[in-house]
Amino acid sequence: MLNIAKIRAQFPALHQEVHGHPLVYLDNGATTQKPQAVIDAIQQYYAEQNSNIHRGVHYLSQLATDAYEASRTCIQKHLNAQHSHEIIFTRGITEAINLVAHGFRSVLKIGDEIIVSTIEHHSNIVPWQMACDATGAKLQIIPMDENGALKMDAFHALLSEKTKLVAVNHISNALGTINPIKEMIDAAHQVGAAILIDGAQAAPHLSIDVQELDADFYCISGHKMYAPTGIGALYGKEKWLNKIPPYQGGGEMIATVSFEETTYADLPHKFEAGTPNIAGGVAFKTAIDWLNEIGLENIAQYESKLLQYASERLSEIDGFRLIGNAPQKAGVISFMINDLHPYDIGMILDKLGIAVRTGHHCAQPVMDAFCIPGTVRASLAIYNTKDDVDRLVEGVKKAKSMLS
Ligand code: 7TS
Repeated sequence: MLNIAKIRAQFPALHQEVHGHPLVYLDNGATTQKPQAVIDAIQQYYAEQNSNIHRGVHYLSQLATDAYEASRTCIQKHLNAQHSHEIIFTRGITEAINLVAHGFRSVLKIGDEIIVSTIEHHSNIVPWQMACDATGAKLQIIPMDENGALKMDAFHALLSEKTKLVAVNHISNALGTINPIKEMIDAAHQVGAAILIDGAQAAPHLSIDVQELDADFYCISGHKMYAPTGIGALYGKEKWLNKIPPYQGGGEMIATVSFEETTYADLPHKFEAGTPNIAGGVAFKTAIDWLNEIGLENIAQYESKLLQYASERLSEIDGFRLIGNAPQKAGVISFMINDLHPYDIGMILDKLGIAVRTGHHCAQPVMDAFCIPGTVRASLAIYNTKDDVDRLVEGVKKAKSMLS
């Protein structure tokens, strides 16, 4: 049994009042709060190790390089990648997807196809639209059913020898749908296509094994898994990372530079131009170690029970409409209350100290498919409790009576 009170105690940000009420933080899909260990890691890095990496002969530079590279190895092990040079540090998911989409411009030609789904975050749509615009490739869209699950028959029908890449999320941030990514990876490979998985919402809740999945690319964002903002990672199979060109040019990504010819560094440095977020990288390891100490199996089990409790309690409210009810769901509850505007509900919840997100959640095509302007979204993390859910339910009831 997890001791949630003990876990909560490690998060200073949770222990504050907002508008005169103890904070209830249910916006974890946007970003999680940080445990003291992660905050300490950042502080310690700047106090004791701060230096630039991969270039200095001096002591501090070596310390910083070792700490940063230890984080890469930690991520490699965490995702069970075969090689540490298959882990590229990025600013987050958005940069990871842009890196791959930019690289694929050298692979794509007119008539080729990229497949994404209706339930993607904009960061897994727009970079592919840009790649299609640049190359003449065509974007194909997997539709969803009325529960927010992908229509797998339609997906299989879209796949052909024209498909060069499939890009889908593991878990939808707007609906909580868990996609059958193993089936999708195998199907993409059968037609010779590569596949990228956006793991933004999965990595904080599930354990991931990229070799078992056989994913070509898998992206994670530190700030959604208790690490700082501005740091994330792209896993890419060595063969793909060798095939696609660098994303940004500059220092540290080169082997030699002259005005006649520049050659690029080996993996992973080929994709890591400039000075990175070193402190963020170091603290990313602290966050992953912290997660693994609790255990992702335990986290998934606890959050699944809390999701069930929250869904049941919210359904008691007259006019409650759950948006996204796929058979496989993670800790996201997106909802409407009658025709009340989600933003108005969110504003009242905020005045009661309850943090949720409202709107389209950077997934406008999902909202269009449901013909709604947006939802109120409560997204869970390991520190949330039944008490948080009860406060949310009371808050929504109050908002409803004030707005109706
Ligand atoms: N993909 C998914 C599935 C996401 O949920 C998000 C962020 C991103 C990509 C982008 O990640 P970033 O780290 O590069 O910003 N999702 C959300 C959200 O649901 N609310 O705020 C940000």
